[in-house]
Amino acid sequence: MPAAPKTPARPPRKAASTSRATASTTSTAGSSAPTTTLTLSSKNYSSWSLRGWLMCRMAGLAFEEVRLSADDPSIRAELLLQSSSFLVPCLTHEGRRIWDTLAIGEYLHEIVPQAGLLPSDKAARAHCRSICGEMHSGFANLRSALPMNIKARHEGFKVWAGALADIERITLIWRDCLATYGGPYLFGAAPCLADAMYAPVCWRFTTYGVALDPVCAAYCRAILALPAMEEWAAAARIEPDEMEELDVEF
Ligand SMILES: N[C@@H](CCC(=O)N[C@@H](CS)C(=O)NCC(=O)O)C(=O)O
Repeated sequence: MPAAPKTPARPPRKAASTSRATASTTSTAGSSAPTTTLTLSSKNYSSWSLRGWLMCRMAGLAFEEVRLSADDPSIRAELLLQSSSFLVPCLTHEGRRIWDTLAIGEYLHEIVPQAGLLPSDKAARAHCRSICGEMHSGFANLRSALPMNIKARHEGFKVWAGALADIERITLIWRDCLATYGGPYLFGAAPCLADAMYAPVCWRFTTYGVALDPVCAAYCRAILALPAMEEWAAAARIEPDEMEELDVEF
């Protein structure tokens, strides 16, 4: 498997920090209501953080971001407090902690059913859950060969055969959904959990210059043009390069 080409020289590693970002849409500070938080890590590299964050945005949830720098062992104790799995994203809502991206998506659908995170039609909902599950548990070759790196551009990147098979399967899933439900999103007129699950793939295809058929290229453009995606990407672009070795997914 070819290693991803290195991005240009980065500034020296900064001290790891845990910071509360200011992206909450409403603040509960000063009230007795429990604060809703989403623990996440790098906006440039962390594809799972992006998925969880997008889901919260799609649900219209007011939340504060808790940003953890995942490459420093000294913050792992705090990460364990935030997430029993040590992994991000982790949502804390009304005193409950929900970790693992699919669990977060299902929880959000329960508390905000009107947001349409899952399709209203039972067959479409089952289809949506199936392709979300496929993303959640699969495509290991794509994930290791084409890690999410929003800032980087690797034109002419040679994709190895194992990852090509993943790309073929993902684009088949997309074409099937877009033909069945009419687009522009996977299950029709509004983005849902499935779009959040596949959103980091749109960045991967962009970063590594993966050639796409017109239908999948238009889908990628639609996802990258979502205001929430643009907001995330803008934050990723100004993120300090703390993780020198991380041209692999973490
Ligand atoms: N299956 C998990 C995967 C989460 C995951 O792998 N998160 C990575 C960041 S993208 C992580 O927390 N890594 C922290 C670490 O390795 O210390 C989910 O769906 O949330």
